Amino acid sequence: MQSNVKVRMFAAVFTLIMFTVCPISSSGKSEPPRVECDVHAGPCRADISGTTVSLDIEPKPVKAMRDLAFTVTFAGGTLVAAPYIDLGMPNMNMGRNRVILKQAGDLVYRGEGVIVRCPSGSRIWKAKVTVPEVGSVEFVFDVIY
Ligand SMILES: [Cu+2]
Repeated sequence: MQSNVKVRMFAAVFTLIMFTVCPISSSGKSEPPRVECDVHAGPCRADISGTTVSLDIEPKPVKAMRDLAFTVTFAGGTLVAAPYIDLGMPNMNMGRNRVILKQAGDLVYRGEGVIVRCPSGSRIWKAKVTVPEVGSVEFVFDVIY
């Protein structure tokens, strides 16, 4: 009888711990927010922890297999380190394609990169903007082939 109570106590405490720990660990690994945008029309915008991030890709319209200039601009908040962009496709592994950004002004960062042509024919690409120690956001957009 007493060991049965102990088992139940253990189960209750274990469940409580799992409920407490799991949301924290899963939110640490969770996907960044995804924002759809029309990159041909203008910059993509989103908020990361109170900082407004905008990503502009030029020249427009944005085409695959050509040199592209990526500009990330921030409003509000302070940056600890330069952000970077990982180019890829939603639900598809396209290999590593990171655009390194360098400071080009007050809260403005710029870099060059190339979006390749997907063998599947899909034209939906994403640019994940990561701000070290702040967070990241994924912009999803259409690319012209
Ligand atoms: Cu692909």
